[in-house]
Amino acid sequence: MKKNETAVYVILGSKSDTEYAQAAMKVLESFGVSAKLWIASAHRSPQWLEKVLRQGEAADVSIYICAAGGAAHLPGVVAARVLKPVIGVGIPTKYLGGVDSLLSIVGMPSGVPVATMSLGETGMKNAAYFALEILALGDKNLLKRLHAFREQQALEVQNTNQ
Ligand code: RP5
Repeated sequence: MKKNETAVYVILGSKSDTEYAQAAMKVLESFGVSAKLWIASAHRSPQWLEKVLRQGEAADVSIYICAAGGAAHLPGVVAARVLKPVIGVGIPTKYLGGVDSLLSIVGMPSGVPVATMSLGETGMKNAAYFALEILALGDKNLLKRLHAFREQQALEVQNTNQ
């Protein structure tokens, strides 16, 4: 990865999803991976979403993390449009608890995959870790840091027994 290059775009379906986005942004930032946060709804602002994706192509963004709630078509629409890995995260919803978001994201037709994480904060964190693992395929330094993170995580679990 080149220094200062934006490797990841995090796209949210609404401003109301912002609280969850921070979970992913923090993880990426802690590994020194630069990410840009956008709000672009697949339903309410399709033309704006298209502009964001064109900017992503121009910037050669490697991975898209897309989060939306309810009829959460944003990750699928982005996956239909770009040939880069798209990671989808469902935002919890008021009436159906986010099962609606999850099912909207996971049910992609064959040939247009979205790597679907869990809901909310956990989903956003794992989206970021998954993005790091993909980036680490071509970045030995990042891979080392991920190893160190996993070791630290294992130690923390072990230490809760003492
Ligand atoms: C989705 O609808 C958004 O991703 C959000 O989770 C949900 C509600 O959006 P708002 O009505 O709060 O803008 O498109």
